[in-house]
Amino acid sequence: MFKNKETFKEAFIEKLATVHGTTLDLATDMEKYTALGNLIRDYITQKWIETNNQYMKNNQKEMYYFSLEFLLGKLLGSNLLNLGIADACKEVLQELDIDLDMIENMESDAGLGNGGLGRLAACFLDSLASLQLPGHGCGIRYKYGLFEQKIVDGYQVELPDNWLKFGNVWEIRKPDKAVEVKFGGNIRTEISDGDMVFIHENYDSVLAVPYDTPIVGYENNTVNTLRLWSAEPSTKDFDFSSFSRGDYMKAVEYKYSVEAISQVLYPDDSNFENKILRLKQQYFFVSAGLQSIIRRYKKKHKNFFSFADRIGIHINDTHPVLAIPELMRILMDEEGLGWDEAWRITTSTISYTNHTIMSEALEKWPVDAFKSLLPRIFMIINEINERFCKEAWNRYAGDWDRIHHMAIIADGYVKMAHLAIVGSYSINGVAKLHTKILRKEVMKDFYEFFPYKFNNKTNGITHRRWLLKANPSLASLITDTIGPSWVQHPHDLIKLTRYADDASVLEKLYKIKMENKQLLSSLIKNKYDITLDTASIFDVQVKRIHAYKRQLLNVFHIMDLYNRLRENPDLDIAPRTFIFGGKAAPGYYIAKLSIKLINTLASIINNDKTIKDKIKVVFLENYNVSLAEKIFPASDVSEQISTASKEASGTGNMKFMMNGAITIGTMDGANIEITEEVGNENIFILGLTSDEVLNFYRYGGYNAWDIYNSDARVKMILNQMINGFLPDEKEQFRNIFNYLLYNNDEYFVLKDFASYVDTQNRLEQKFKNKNKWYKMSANNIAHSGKFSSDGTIHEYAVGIWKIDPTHISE
Ligand code: 26V
Repeated sequence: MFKNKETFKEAFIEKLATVHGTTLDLATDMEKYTALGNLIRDYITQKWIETNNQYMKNNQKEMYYFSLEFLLGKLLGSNLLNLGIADACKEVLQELDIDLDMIENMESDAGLGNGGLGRLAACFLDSLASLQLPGHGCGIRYKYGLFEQKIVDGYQVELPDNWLKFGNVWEIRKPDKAVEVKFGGNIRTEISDGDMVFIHENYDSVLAVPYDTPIVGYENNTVNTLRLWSAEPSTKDFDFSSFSRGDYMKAVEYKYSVEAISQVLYPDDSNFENKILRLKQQYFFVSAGLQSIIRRYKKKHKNFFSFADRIGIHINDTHPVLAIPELMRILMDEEGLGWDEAWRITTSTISYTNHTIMSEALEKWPVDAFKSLLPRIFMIINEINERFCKEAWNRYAGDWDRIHHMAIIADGYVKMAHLAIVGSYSINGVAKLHTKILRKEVMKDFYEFFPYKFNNKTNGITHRRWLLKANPSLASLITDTIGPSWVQHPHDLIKLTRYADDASVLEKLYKIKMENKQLLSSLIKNKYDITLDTASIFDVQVKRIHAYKRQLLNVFHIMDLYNRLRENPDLDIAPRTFIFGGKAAPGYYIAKLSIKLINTLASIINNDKTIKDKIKVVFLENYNVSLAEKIFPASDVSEQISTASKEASGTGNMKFMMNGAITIGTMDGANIEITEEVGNENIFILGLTSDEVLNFYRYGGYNAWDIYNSDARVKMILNQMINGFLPDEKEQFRNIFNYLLYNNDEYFVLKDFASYVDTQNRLEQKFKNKNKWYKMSANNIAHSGKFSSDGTIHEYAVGIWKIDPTHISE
């Protein structure tokens, strides 16, 4: 197909005809996109089949990454890049007068994730395939991804994300591989041949239909699989023709209740809510995924002795933790193994990553609802719990409190994190500090009990999407400067440190940053009609809107700067552009109010002629993967200012750094490791440490009012929330005043304010010296190799999964 330009053109034109019944001159951009997508998918398919055949033949261990979220973004660009045909394709299309970038834009983002956790899963898939590792994804094919955010009158409004509206060229539906998933009903026990057997009766049956998406490795022939499950009415229970006219409405109702399971991604990643549909989603994809894995395993193996040597299942947070009891169920009830054997296999197959210490995000399901939705699974968890508590009793006889704390079922709830810890062989945190807090605080008792299970795997990001693809001019400069080895070996980026004093390299770095800032400014001008000064500091905070991430701290710095400028319009400051982006959970009042506050400030500041355009504020609507790819390359400053201890890792911090932005941040999550890499002179650190924060939580001693009363700037800003300074008909901003002062500022926004402002001032002085600034920038890029997800995945592969690379021949 890609032998030469002419065959490619012919194939493309043929696709336009066969897929859309159209010609080059008549085709719409969307038709051109789907034709190209189809063509590329055909090309991938050869490698895909070959990869599957070789995995099957080789008999080596394969791993499956189970995740309720995969935040992939667009795939055309990254597939072309990984196939090594991006440039060729661009040229050919140019000859046909087609702009590849424009075609790429026609694709919808696959936004099947909330934020960091879902994007991490997507980066991991890219790295698995690029390292030639046999590792696949398993999740849900949501009909609607994370909501689309519109800003109306400054407020966030949520619209459904109908990403499949124009179809999806990358997926292949596999109806013949569908499996049945059972909900509800009751369990009858029987003795058969002297053994107790469990018979599930009166259940509701749901059909799980897989859709497979190829995951293309970087220039290596490996094509792994992301299998996403869709819920459909089971033909066994549902046969429209057999419904009499009177049952028609019931039939339709049933159909919708089944389809609801894979209808939509839950949009709140910060607060656990007892929504039974979410539990259904979890069991649905876990059961379907395990059934298909076992079916494949049985094609090659007669028994389960070597199951754990051939299959690894990794659970992304506790969302897929039902894999533990479900694997037990299949091994015992369907495959006839005894408890001990099934338990040995299960606990050597499953590994678990924790992604948050926020207690409100911990999943716990009420026993009653759980039992009626998943009666057999509940029985198994109950047994796991009893056996575990017995073991704990043997060790801590008499210490009821401790055992009560550790129990999987307690106080009327099933505690999913406890199940994950007890039923897996590895538990990891996602950055050094996060793992330390898990060991010493959040999971202290469990760490004492199973110290050997705990380990750290610091997160990473794929440098292919976030540098090579998102920032092609920077990638070229790097290659021109240090050679191309960094693409395969991102640690080689370190060679750039040799050029951190090379004026000509720094000048080029500066030019590239200015070009990227110009591109983003044009986008902003077109969409919002706001004119930006590309010479100003692009100071950017993009991430989910959450109190612990402290967008409010950023806002208060802006207000303080604005207050200073109003007092003295001639104040000599480096001009700044403050850019925000991010979605708030639809029911999260303070987060949504923060968005309104940012937009209110933006309209005041951007229209205030007296400050002579020295500061601008922009809130970018609908932050998603594609927008992120435009923002990171254009950023000077990366805002990573979570309350220390709260951000498990952060991964946006790594994307900024890799694109030459300088971090201003707290000693939290992976910021600590970024500091270790770049050194204190290449990062701006502020605020309380995690120990200080944890001590305040433990012993008290912080009073938000003290700061309000002692820091005139803070008093002024908070008063501006209530004194009419901000247009606020409904007096909503008073709730921010109240939230901070009457709830004693749970995330220490006021406490860290002075330190933040000081640090911003230091940063500004550095920015004024272009040479020093771009030296820092070069050093950040040079040290970002450590945060490539290739390194992270290598560590998972060697340290947890024990999987080996397989070379796929052509
Ligand atoms: C939690 C919940 C809880 C209730 C219902 C829906 C839902 C959906 C997602 C989550 C996950 C919350 C945890 C999370 O996203 N953690 C983030 O993981 C990133 C990757 O490890 C890490 O970089 C971020 O610091 C961490 O906040």
